[in-house]
Amino acid sequence: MSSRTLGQTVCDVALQAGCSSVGIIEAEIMTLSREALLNRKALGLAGDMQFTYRNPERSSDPKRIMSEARSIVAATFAYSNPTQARYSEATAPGVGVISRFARDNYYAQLRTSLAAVADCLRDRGYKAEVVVDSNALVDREVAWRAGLGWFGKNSMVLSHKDGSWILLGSVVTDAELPSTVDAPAADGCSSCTKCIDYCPTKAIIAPGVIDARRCIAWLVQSPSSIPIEYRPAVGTRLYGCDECQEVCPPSQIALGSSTPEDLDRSQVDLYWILSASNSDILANVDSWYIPKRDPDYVRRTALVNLGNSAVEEDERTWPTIERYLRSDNVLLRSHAVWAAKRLGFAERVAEVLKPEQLLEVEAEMEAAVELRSKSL
Ligand code: B12
Repeated sequence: MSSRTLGQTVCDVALQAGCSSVGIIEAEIMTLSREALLNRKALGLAGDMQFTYRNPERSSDPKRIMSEARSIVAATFAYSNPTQARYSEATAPGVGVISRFARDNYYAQLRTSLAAVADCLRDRGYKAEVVVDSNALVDREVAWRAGLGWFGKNSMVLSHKDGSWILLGSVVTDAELPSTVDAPAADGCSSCTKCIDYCPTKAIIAPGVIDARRCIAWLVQSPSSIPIEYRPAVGTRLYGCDECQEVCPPSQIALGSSTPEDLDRSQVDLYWILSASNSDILANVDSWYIPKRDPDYVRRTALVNLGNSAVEEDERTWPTIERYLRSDNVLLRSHAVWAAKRLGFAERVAEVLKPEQLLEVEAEMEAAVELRSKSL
């Protein structure tokens, strides 16, 4: 089989297996990302994130995945299901919202599609590695080079058909396949700056540049305290943040105008999260990134969500918060103090906590009281 025919065959396999678009590029160093990762790390914009920031030289070089790599088959997987609820719609107090990309295990679906491509190459005697959302390769530059989308100001890769509602992955192979790219995808942002203007924490500090220390998507999955100044903006977002995509005109068009129906996969009862066992939480959020797989980080975010959305009259609210005020885990205790104060339980907090515990969480209490007088 000629390399042209093989290239066409793997593209056909990817599309038949469920990918929404596919392209082939040479396995070169991803110079744009290497430079951006090094610069942003030096400027502190990565915060304490690891991922591709841990070793930018490695994550930008496909030959570190396979020394004989010659080509990369890049693909997108669309998840713009219009029947899902709009991101920011929590339908009731005490409900946490899940970002669109996490409402199903779309990453697993993409991996399965790309495994078919890898099998096709291996059957013909080539080496092939599936790479999806790992620390080994910067997926966006691969997709952009393959002409599958343009770089938006929100730093997402967007396609003209599916907006930014696409996950990205690739197959690195030693097969020499002809490039499918004639020209990069045309820019679709033009002069629009909605993502920059509407980011709740102003985390997009320049077109295409995210300050992860402020990005809600990172804050809700970080292995630390959620900074007090951003807790109101976190709102009811339990996992991920879609705001810079929901306000993006090409991404809105991709969603269409159907009435949202599918609330089950987009929302979680916060009282359930805050009363469930470790194993029940982990079983329900199997595909989420959770530091050290420790469900206390999910509970921490849920306490902030509760503080932002619960009503003090709900008879479940105070007992839930009280339980966490008595927690041995200072991270949970301090987030519970913040939620309690925000919901008007200031006096009860002082009754539950010992004086030394009150001192420990003084800053949280002051900040929450200040916020309550400003915004409730
Ligand atoms: C670390 C990471 C994060 C971090 C940091 C994100 C970031 N922007 O750096 C956090 C946790 C915050 C995050 C959040 C999200 N992530 Co994420 N994340 C990653 C990961 C693991 C590495 C990304 C990376 O290396 N970033 C480093 C910087 C250097 O890359 P960059 O931001 O793309 O920078 C480029 C642009 O700045 C561009 N550029 C340079 N100059 C200029 C100038 C202009 C004018 C423009 C427009 C662009 C531009 O070139 C740079 C280099 O490529 C990838 C998976 C992977 N292995 O690649 C997924 C990935 C990027 N994430 C993804 C998703 C889905 C998300 C979320 C939407 C999830 C959610 N709903 O909460 C949010 C989106 C937030 C956002 N606007 O970026 C998808 C993105 C798909 C897409 N269509 O782009 C990826 C590719 C995973 C995947 N395999 O599908 N993520």
